[in-house]
Amino acid sequence: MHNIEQLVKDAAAEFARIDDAAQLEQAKARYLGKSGSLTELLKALGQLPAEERRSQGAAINRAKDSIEAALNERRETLRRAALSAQLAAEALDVTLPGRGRGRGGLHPATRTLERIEQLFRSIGFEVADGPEIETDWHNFTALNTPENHPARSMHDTFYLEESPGVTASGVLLRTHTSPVQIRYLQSHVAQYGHLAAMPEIRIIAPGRVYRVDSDATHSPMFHQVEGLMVGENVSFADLKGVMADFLRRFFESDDLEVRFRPSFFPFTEPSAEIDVAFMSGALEGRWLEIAGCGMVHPNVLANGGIDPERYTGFAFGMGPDRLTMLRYGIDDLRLFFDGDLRFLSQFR
Ligand code: 2NL
Repeated sequence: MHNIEQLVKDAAAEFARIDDAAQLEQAKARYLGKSGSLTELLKALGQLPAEERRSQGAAINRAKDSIEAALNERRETLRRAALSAQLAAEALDVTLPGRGRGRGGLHPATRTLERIEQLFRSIGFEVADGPEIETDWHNFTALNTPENHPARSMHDTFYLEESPGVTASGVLLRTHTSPVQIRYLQSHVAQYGHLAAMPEIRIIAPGRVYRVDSDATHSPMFHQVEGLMVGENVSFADLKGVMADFLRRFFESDDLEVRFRPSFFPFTEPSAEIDVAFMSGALEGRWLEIAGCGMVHPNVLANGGIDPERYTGFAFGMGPDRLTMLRYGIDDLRLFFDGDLRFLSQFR
């Protein structure tokens, strides 16, 4: 009797110490298995006298039930512990806020172009565009550029090859957006030119242009915005008014100083550089060159199909990348091309 009760206590105590399911099954075998302690007692039953055999058998069966109960309880405890451990290890905090999707934004160079377009549209200018691969005639000849002008050299202009190694195609990457305006003049004349009253032309031509030039302040691809107004009685006074008004609105400053300084371009006569000076801020009082302009040369009007005896026009060209740097206080042009989000995300 005493022997059996001790066995049940030993089994319960041993099961309770075990933390591993496989070890628990091994411990079970030591009590209930083929040669387990309890099984040995059962085998010995046959040697006992009949009346003792009965009570001893019943005691062994109760002991077996107790051990099995203890075993099942421990199995259940270990199963729950394993489940809790797994749940803790694989826990997801479903209450964490989502990572979201970054809100993207326009490149500062694009924002400047859109701003320029908006300001000129507001005074009746249309936005024109054309090919970036141009003919020598549209890019240079039509613009009154002499055959020997340095801009035509292969050191300054990207020429396309007719066949590998042979640069005689007369096709190039446009060096300014003027050819867009030449093409516009020609198609406008084709539409209205022979009527008595040709509608006034007011366009700007923003876009990419290319020059053989690359250093801290020059990129081989950059942006340009040219503008053109042609009609009867278009004067230099109109040019001054349009540009001064545009620049003051662009920089949002009514007291911006604007000056026109005599200059030279083959495609305009007379020609001028436009300088601005801010009346406050870091650049206060310093004259900054911002654009070139002038009255369209009669040869250029004629190349566009316009009668220079009847019509006059003004034109201008500016670098919006420079305007972007001034407006946002950016000091290195290369930031425009790096694609660094620390820079770009400041313009959202
Ligand atoms: C500059 C100077 C200029 C023009 C561009 C132009 C276009 C036609 C006819 C006449 Cl179709 N002129 N464009 C005129 C004067 C100056 O650009 O410094 N650009 C950054």
